[in-house]
Amino acid sequence: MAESEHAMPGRAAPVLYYHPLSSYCHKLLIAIDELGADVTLQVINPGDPDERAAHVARWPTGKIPLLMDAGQPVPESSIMIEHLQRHHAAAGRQLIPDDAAAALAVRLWDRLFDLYVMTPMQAFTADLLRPEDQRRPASVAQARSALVSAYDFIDQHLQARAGAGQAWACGDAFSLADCAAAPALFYAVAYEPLAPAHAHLAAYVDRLMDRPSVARTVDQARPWFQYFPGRAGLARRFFDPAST
Ligand SMILES: N[C@@H](CCC(=O)N[C@@H](CS)C(=O)NCC(=O)O)C(=O)O
Repeated sequence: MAESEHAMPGRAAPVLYYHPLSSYCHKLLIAIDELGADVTLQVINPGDPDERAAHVARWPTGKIPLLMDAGQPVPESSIMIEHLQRHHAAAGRQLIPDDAAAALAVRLWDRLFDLYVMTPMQAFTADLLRPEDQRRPASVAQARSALVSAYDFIDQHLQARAGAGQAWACGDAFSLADCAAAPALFYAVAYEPLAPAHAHLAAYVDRLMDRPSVARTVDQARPWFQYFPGRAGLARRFFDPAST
């Protein structure tokens, strides 16, 4: 990364609007930690009508997380992370490599984790948030099948990576792709546990959970896990780190 792209002295810290339990917000919290970026964290409750209206005024999708930098919205988690790397990262920290081909691979795996793990995982949550008489078993079955297909192709990818001595999703280092993978898989396995055939994926999830930036993100969410609709599937150690 060119030196001129690093955090500029005197520039105000951007503000991240987030919720401690939200999976996409976890992606940002992990990235902020990894980049050593100076970001002001602002919790919002999108379930509160006034807070939601104020948030929609910031950016029309009303999604969290949302970064505001110098009063301007920087939406979409992957774009926020790239923006933070460009303008607010500590010297030498990066999650997207400089090399164009390596950067493309990282962006691809970021997309794959968002679209093929996070999206079906969110479908489970959405269904549990519906009144019981409005649940949609067909949507859940579709989400389950999508998750199992994703586990299969990710496991195969990781098997090939392990054979080449690589621990992370892409390239030689922890990247944007791993920031996307960690919360998506953390919550997905609560709904659809990994099968014995997914041994490489299981080992990768363990490595992700041991990563300090991820462990700190899980720590800050701990008081909120009781409100996660899929809490019955979360391992006990995430509620109580002393238990094994
Ligand atoms: N594509 C968005 C997805 C963000 C997203 O789905 N956020 C969820 C929380 S994890 C959200 O805002 N849900 C509330 C809503 O949709 O109103 C991104 O990458 O930032």
